[in-house]
Amino acid sequence: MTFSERIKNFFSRASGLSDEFFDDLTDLLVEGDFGASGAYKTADILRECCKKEKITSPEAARYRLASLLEDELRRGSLETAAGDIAPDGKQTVILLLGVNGVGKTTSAAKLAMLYRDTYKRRPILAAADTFRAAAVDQLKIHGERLGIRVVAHQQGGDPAAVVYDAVEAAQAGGGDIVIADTAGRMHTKSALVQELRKIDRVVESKAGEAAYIKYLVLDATTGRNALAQAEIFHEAVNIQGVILTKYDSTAKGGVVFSLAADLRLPVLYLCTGEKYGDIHRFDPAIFAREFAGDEPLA
Ligand SMILES: Nc1nc2c(ncn2[C@@H]2O[C@H](COP(=O)(O)OP(=O)(O)OP(=O)(O)O)[C@@H](O)[C@H]2O)c(=O)[nH]1
Ligand SMILES: [Mg+2]
Repeated sequence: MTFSERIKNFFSRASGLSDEFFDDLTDLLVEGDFGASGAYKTADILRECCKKEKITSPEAARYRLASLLEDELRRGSLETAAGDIAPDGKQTVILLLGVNGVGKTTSAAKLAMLYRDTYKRRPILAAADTFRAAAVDQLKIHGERLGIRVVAHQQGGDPAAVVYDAVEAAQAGGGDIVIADTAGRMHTKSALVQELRKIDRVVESKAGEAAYIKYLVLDATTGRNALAQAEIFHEAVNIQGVILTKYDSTAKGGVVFSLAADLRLPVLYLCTGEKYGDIHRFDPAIFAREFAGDEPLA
């Protein structure tokens, strides 16, 4: 059973909006990766809304929950709406960051295809994971399959220099959007912060007039751990948005609301599989409704 189905069952089995009902809802939201304080707060706000708006049926409360959650997501995204790609064809540099294995390289390829085919942009991929042995080849293979240029250096080289070259290639007329894959790093804090800040400084100065955006890639199956990762990366280099991957697996999704509520970080893309086309623009209304138990709309 998916988490969304569990929420739906919970509401449809409830006989009324008692104190016990809201306690049980809190427990369920904790299981859904909301975190204890987020779950408590959400259930409490819902209780207040139901009282004020004279909502008495569990089914009506479920719809109210969906709209509360949607509002929360919208608040998160409004403040950082500037983090989205410039729609007017302005030169853009995107850095994909994240811990090991979350799906950075795959997401770089998916984004490149999406920007080219749907947004009619001209992407260049930058192989700035110079750390792992096979990383450059992995990105080159994606580039070949998609027919998208990949700028790469030798393994062991300086990642910032790779992005520098890719931006140079774009500025020389080779493209209008650079998507840089970076090495997976464990979030053992100080080393990460040092290294990230260095890449960030170099890319920021090279980007010049171009829009410069950092997306954090998070694996939805890691639950609350994803929030801890986001805190550290955001503190280190100020992220504009999140790409949430592996949402096709057993993901519960509550962490999306915590990202919005606690860090004001919007999820901008949801990835739901290993194929290039398995990336979707995040829609707060659809996500909130599905989370609260509505049938997928797609
Ligand atoms: N099911 C599923 N698998 C995914 C998704 N995104 C990525 N993967 C898989 O996750 C694995 C890791 O993906 P990568 O793109 O190599 O991850 P990475 O973050 O670049 O990994 P490192 O470079 O080693 O840090 C691969 O097997 C991908 O196919 C997704 O949305 N759904
Ligand atoms: Mg990688």
